[in-house]
Amino acid sequence: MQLIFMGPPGAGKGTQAQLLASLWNIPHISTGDILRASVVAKTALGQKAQSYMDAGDLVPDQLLMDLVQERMNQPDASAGWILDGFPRTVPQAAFFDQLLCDVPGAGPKSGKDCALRAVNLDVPDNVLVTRLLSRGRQDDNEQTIRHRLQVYREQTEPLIEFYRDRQQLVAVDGDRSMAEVTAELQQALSGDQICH
Ligand code: B4P
Repeated sequence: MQLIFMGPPGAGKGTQAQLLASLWNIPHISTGDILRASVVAKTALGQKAQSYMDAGDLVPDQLLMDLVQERMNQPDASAGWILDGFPRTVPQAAFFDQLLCDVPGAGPKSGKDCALRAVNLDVPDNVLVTRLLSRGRQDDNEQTIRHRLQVYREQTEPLIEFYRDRQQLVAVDGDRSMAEVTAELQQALSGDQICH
C-alpha cells in the first residue's frame, strides 16, 4: 500500500494516516512530525525549518526532498507506507515521482493493479479554523492558520489536479466524524493491492 495523504491544514491527514497505518501495519511518515521533532532536537534541519513553520509558510522544497529521500531509503519503507503531508508543492510531487522510480522496492510497480494513491481530504475553511484553534499547537493561532490556508490554496491545491490527471486521486469528504472518514477511506482503498 503506497498512500499520499493531502488536504488543507487540519483536514485530518495526521489523524487518519496514523490510524490506518497502524491498522495496516505500515509506517506512517509525517513530514510535519519529523520537522517538529527536528525543531525540538535542535538539529540543523530543525533550526532551518522553525521560522517557516512558526510563520505558517512551507519549509523550502530542497530540505523536504532531502528528508523524504533519506526516509524512503530506510528498510521499513520497502513494504508500503502512508506519507502524510508530502508532497505539498508541484516540484515536490515531480521529485517524488522520480524518487519512486529510483529507490529499489519503494516505487510502485508498473501496471494498474499496484499503484500509488493520493488521498485528498476536503473540509471547508470555517471548520478547519475551528478544529485547529481547539488543537492549539504552537502554529495554531488564527493569523497563522489563515496564512497556512492561503499557502495551501496557492501551492498545494494544484496537486489535486496533478494526481487526478494520473488517475491516482481518491477524494474523500473530511467534514464528518473521524470514524465516518476512516470507514470511507477503508472502503475506498480496500480494492487496492499491497505493493512489495
Ligand atoms: P502538518 O504537520 O502536516 O500539519 P497540519 O496540516 O496542520 O495537520 P493535519 O491535516 O495533519 O491535521 P490533524 O490530523 O492533526 O504540517 C505542519 C507544518 O509543517 C506546515 O505548516 C509546514 O510549515 C511544515 N511542512 C510539513 N510538510 C511539509 C512539506 N511537504 N513541505 C513544506 N513544508 C512542510 O487534525 C487537526 C485537528 O483536527 C486535530 O485536533 C484533530 O483531532 C481534529 N480532527 C481531525 N479529524 C477530525 C474530524 N473528522 N472531526 C473533527 N475533528 C477532527
